[in-house]
Amino acid sequence: MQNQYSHIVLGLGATGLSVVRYLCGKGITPLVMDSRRQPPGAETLLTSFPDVKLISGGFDCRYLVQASQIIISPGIAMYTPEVRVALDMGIEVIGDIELFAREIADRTPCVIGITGSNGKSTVTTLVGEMAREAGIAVAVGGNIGLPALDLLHENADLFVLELSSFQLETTHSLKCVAATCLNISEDHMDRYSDLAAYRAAKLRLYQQSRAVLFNRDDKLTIPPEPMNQNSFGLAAPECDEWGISDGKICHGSSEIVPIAEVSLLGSHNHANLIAAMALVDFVDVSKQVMAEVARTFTGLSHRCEVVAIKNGITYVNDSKATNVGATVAAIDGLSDHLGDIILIAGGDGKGADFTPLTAALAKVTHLITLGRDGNKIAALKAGAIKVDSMAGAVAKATELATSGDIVLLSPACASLDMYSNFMARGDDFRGLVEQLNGE
Ligand code: UMA
Ligand code: ADP
Repeated sequence: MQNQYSHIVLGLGATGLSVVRYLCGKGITPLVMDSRRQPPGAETLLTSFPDVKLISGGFDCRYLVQASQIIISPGIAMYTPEVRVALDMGIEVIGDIELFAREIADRTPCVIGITGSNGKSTVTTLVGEMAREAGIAVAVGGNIGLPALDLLHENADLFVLELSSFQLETTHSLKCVAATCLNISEDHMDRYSDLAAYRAAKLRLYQQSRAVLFNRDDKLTIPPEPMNQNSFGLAAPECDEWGISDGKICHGSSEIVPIAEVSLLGSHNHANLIAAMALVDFVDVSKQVMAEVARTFTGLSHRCEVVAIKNGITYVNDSKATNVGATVAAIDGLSDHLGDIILIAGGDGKGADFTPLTAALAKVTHLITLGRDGNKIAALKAGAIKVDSMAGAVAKATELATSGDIVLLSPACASLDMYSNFMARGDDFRGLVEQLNGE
């Protein structure tokens, strides 16, 4: 076999397509391989890049071992046997974010990087909004949905990147002006040997930033070695830190906005807001702009989103709660505000240990479970009700709820056992709620 392909794109999907676009733009025709028989993006590849060959349904080692560079999708584990073979032969395996980093290496640090187990998309969006409001030409992408390489076409002075642990595993040379790890709790345990390995992947971001922002309320986010660092948290700030003092978000002794004027609900979201302010401070966004966005930003869909109030019952869609930490935050955040909570949970647990949910479940009046790992969550609370569909869950929850209660969909699990993604799950919930009788 002749070595025709110096560059191999491993995994199609949104990332793979963005890499193909980038490489073809540089005059390089890569080979694409995907383990799925009908990979997402195959049609687009065929129509937009007819010269690019796609091998689907598996990875062909014969090509891999002859490549000079493999660009791997975040959806594929580095320990995949075919990838290991290539790595053992000294072939470079990097991700799309590393390609992005190399492309912008000559520019002044102009990236804000955001990782963490939960809150990434909320903080990434907030940072983007604040920068835009301040008049900065900003582009927002990464794990939030728009692949980083696709941002290069935008004439941006600042890139705001949401970064997953998978993406960070294959990134070495990003140069952020500021970066944060918002929090660490168990997630993706089907891809990591333990929490320490998952944390190490996330904290790789700190090595690639001029300044680091950690969360005082989460020890696991503290840099293992002293760096140019600052912190955010919910308690009163000391010196130059960010936090809440006398009911106001403050930077040291400087007041920014009273919590009572903030639109986002829940203390976890207040922490997100403070982190976003601390990050944009590095690019000189004014405190006035920070306060303005804090007053107007109401949050993203599928994250503790009120989808309807019917017969006095508030229905909350938190389908993006794909791990235990997010569901704990939702229950804690909402239990402070409103009446009894009826929780709908379950799905694909990704190998998680659900026991840290136990204390939060005590604050829930009724627990309704569904999905592949629903039984594991049901085992944590006496009287849990098991159903086999979202329709059954919404009907049961509505039967149990009375005026003033909350029906909360916060699954603590991924959706892939029942849906194509968390949005489809949230939309199903919303649709079923909309069909309920009542005003
Ligand atoms: N897969 C294969 N074989 C392949 C390639 C992928 O089996 O050859 C499987 C993987 O097991 C994985 C899934 O396909 O479960 C995802 O791959 P994909 O092609 O759908 O991925 P992309 O479309 O490129 O989307 C990726 C991110 N997905 C993942 O990291 C799993 C998207 O984050 C991200 O928005 C996008 O790149 C642009 O940067 C999504 C996500 O779920 C939202 N991220 C995880 C999370 O937030 O918890 C990390
Ligand atoms: P990510 O991009 O990290 O998944 P999102 O902002 O999309 O984060 O929120 C995902 C889930 O996590 C939602 O269910 C949301 O309610 C919850 N969440 C948001 N911020 C936090 C936080 N700081 N701590 C814990 N959970 C959070």
